[in-house]
Amino acid sequence: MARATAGGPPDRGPFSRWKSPARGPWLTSVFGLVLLVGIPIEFVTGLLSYAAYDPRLGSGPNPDHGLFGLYLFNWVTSPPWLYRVIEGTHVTLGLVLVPVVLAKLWSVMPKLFAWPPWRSVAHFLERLSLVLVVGGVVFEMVTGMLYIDYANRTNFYSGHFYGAWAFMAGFVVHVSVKFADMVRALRSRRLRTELRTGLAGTRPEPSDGSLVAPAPAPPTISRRGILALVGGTSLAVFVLTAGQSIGGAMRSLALFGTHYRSSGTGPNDFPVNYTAASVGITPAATGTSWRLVLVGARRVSLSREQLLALPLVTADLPIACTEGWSTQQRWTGAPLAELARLAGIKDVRPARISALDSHSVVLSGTQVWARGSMLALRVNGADLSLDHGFPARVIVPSAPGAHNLKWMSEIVFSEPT
Ligand SMILES: Nc1nc2c(c(=O)[nH]1)N[C@H]1C(S)=C(S)[C@@H](COP(=O)(O)O)O[C@H]1N2
Ligand SMILES: [Mo]
Repeated sequence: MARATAGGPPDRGPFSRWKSPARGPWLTSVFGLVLLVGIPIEFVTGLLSYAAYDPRLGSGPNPDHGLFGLYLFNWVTSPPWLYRVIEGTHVTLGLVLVPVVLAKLWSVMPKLFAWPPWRSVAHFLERLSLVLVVGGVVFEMVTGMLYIDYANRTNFYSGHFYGAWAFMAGFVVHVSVKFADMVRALRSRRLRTELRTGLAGTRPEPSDGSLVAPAPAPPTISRRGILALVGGTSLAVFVLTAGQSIGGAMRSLALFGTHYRSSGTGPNDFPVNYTAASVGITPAATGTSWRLVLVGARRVSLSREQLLALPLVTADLPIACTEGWSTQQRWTGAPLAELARLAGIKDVRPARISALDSHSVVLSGTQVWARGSMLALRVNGADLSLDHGFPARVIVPSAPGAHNLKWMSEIVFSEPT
């Protein structure tokens, strides 16, 4: 039973505390439109990034996918910058959207707590999709941000993947239900007028029985102020992160990724994620006794001098980590296809590559034979430094950084059948 307080507004229950006069369908729809564009980009780049690990090769972080793996395909090796752009976009845009998501949630707060929770079957389904949308977006933001700093080596990858599918299910229902409302609300006010309206002119939108406060308080911020706050925060996030993927002068502004900032001198002065010391690689293990072992139709063991005597190639290729950062350098080394031939392999086959720190991944046949795929021995005209993978490091065009193994020890080409 609603009570009327003498001389004051009617008491609308515990949720009458949402009093901002700026809250309303128009503001919610502005944030909604940004997310309607941004979230599908996140979904597509995320799925592509996942495909890049090529789970069918039976290695890497991907579990068995069941139905969710249907779309997975053999990852491409060209153009060489493709993975870098996909992952840089996914991580940067994901972070830039966080303030927009928070603002959108703030703007619909009264609805999230609306009581009774359902009035009809349709209303109940709509609210059920909200659980997926709100729970899903929060889950994706949290697992995404934890994964960016996966130096802590916890695997949030599967959760982020399956969470994305659950979130998108809710997202599709939510967009279908709300799209017409969004368009109507966006048409109800002009952006240009709002951007000219200061605090004094800020009035509530006409009551819509849900978002607009029944008893609005005097404004403490204009709609223009809220848009500037959210847009400014997103811009700040962009400036503080994009440099880790774009590089150049912007890299020094990328405060969110200090652990891979730099790493060496001269030609070797570019970012390092894992230093030799951090994974227990000593100069002794990589000294003159080091050999690269190739296993194929025959077994071959090569010293660094013997590798340097092979016909070498030089290519500008990026290292692009799943964390979002990337860097392009000029690598020189022995083509992986040439090493396959040395091991007596004549056709396109996958290979398992292993490193001294016992890291190991599988490359597809396409990746082994791709133009530019190499066992790099030099970078920017100098020998690789220990931190960059001396004596030899694998570089594969358009592959995730995790495939670019450093301190290589062995390549096993699958046996001829
Ligand atoms: N041997 C070895 N190689 C490795 C790794 C590793 O831990 N050990 N990390 C990989 C990952 S996840 C990335 S993103 C790149 C990063 O290269 P960097 O450490 O030189 O920056 O190296 C890859 N190569
Ligand atoms: Mo990585």
